[in-house]
Amino acid sequence: MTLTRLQQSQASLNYTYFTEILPHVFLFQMMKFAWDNYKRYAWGENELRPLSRNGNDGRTFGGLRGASIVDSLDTLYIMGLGEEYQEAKEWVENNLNLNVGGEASLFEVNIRYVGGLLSAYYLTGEEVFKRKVVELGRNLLPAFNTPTGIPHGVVILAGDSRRSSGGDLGRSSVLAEFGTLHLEFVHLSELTNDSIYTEKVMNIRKHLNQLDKPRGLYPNALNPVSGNWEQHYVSIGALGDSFYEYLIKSYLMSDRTDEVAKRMYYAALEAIENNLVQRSPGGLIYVAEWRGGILDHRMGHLACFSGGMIGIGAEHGSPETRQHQLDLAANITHTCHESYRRTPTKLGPEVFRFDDGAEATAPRVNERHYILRPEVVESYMYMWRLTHDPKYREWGWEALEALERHCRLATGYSGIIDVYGHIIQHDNLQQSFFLAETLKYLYLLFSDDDLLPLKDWVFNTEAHPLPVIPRNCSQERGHRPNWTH
Ligand code: DMJ
Repeated sequence: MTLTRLQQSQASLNYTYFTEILPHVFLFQMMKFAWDNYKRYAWGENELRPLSRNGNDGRTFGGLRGASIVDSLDTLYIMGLGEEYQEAKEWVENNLNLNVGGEASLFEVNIRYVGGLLSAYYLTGEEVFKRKVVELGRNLLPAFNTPTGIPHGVVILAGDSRRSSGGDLGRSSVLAEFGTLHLEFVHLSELTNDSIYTEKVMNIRKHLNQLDKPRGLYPNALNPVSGNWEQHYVSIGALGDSFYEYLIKSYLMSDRTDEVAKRMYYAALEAIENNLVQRSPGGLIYVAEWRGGILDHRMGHLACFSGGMIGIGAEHGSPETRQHQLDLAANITHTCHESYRRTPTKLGPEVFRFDDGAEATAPRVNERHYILRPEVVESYMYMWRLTHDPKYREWGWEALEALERHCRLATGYSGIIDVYGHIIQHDNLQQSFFLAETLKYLYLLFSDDDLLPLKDWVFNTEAHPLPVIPRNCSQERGHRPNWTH
């Protein structure tokens, strides 16, 4: 080998060391640390409360336990935390009881438990995950027993009294909740060879498609009895977000055959662009919220997933809009990065504003928290894969450092109360999505593109990878592509 060749290979080794190997070592130990502390103080509970060193059960999961375990299965597996993955699998096998009696959020159970079990099955082929997810899926069906088939937000999972929470007849169903079932339910039909799951979500799709939409926008709340919109609030953040994400991902997961999802996605994006996308006086592009025609110049941390979503959608729309959508995705991701960069902690607030002189900052005290959310690093990951612009890895590294500095306690990770505070106060919760999403997206940001290639896998809204269903392989039900090449 010549000296130049040797120097070149040394340089490329150094490059790989700093941009992939070192971040992977950090993320591996971060995941292990989060897991070990959960195991030590909150094993079997839904989430770890690191300051009080106990578990958080919450009521969202209706008595289901172990949310952090189910949410972590795929991350542990992908990162090669073999022993921890085995512990998680054994817990699911022996302790995940699906016959529980409380009121569960259909959305949360679907994205975390159904999504987590499905991806664990597709990655590992272990039958236990399939058995559990099929049983759970069946338990969710009563939620759809409404006059319109638009599900209630809440379902009672238990034994004979299984039903949807009928007490809320007048209560609205939320767009981001009933609109975030499609990917998992289509896979449930694939696994069971029973079309009922697909029928349920196709019915939602059909209903939404034929409804009148104000200026082409989808309001956040719908009455499951009358089937009409309840109000005209529109947001690509809280209450709306993952509905849009599931339209484009349904198209991609169908191996680009689901033309209705595709049409609905691009029409919704056009309406969002025409009505919600704004440029701040300082030149930042953001997606405002809409309250019956009046713009609220705020953007939630949740809405920052949209950089990645618009990015992955860009190449499948018309060729004339491709570059424009890629630029929009990059601009939104840049704005979300600014919301982090403009704080002393380098972590972003829950809501940032563009009014009264604010520019991607959070003037209101009650909007300044950071609860370990993934959406900003999620967009970095997608934008890295789409562009290979090194700034996305740099930004991801900044977020990783900030997490280590401000959110790591001796007993696990915690959200913080004020990203602008100089004295850090913690919220005492290690959210399960931190293990499912934030750490996984960071890990993928620093991985080769052939780890879970985007052409073969789509991530559900909780970052659980689900395989693309090949268009001409209807006989290959429940197929599992390689997750690494
Ligand atoms: C996650 O549970 C999912 O990403 C969901 O779509 C939105 N909220 C959290 C993370 O912030």
